[in-house]
Amino acid sequence: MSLFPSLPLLLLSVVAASSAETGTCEDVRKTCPVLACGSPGINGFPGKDGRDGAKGEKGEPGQGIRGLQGPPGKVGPPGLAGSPGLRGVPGLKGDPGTCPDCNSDLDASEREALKSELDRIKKSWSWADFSLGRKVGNKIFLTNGDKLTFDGVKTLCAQFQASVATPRNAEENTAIHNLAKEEAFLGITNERTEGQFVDLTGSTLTYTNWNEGEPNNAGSEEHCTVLLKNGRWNDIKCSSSFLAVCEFPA
Ligand SMILES: [Ca+2]
Ligand SMILES: [Ca+2]
Repeated sequence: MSLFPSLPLLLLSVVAASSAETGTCEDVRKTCPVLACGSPGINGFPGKDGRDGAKGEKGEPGQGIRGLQGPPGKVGPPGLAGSPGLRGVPGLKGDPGTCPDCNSDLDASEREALKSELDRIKKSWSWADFSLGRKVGNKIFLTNGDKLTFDGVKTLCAQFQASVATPRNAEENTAIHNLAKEEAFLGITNERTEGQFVDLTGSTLTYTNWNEGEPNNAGSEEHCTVLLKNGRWNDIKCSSSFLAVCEFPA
């Protein structure tokens, strides 16, 4: 049996089917009044979300319970130093000091007696016969017979507005020698600069009378000066004790 006689029938069926798929229901009714229309399709899936709307107004504070306060934070770095404060008011005057090292044998009445004696000597022209004093030029040398350390002698003399005996020439040196009759401290030291003896004002000496071999700074601790019994000088320890001789302006 051949396929060819049935080909026109097959083409007709394809054309009819194509018309039924592309036409509207009305078209179908017009062309095919006996064909029933289908029911409406069901709704599709929801579309995608739209864009965010405008920001709303700030709402009222909530009514919840406030939380507990947290622990303190870490300590911060130290701040810069402040400016100096104002100067304080002056303190009260202190008590008189004591000097156990000096003037231990000289009480107030003795000091007064020595001062009176000095005043009398200053007014007297017969000073040369006074056993405790010698006047040379514009100076008077006095001793109270005490043997003290060098600091003790300085303090004793300062109490009478005097200074330690310091000979400026051979005449003054002889006067001190005749007065002392024993070893006595002179106002000459090299406490500040070793090898450089100066007077108590710090001035370089213009007159010296060192004993032979002196000053030798024995033991590297001889920084004061003593008048020897032969009238010459020796450097000696300041902590040793020798006769105190003071010099006063005449
Ligand atoms: Ca010395
Ligand atoms: Ca010496």
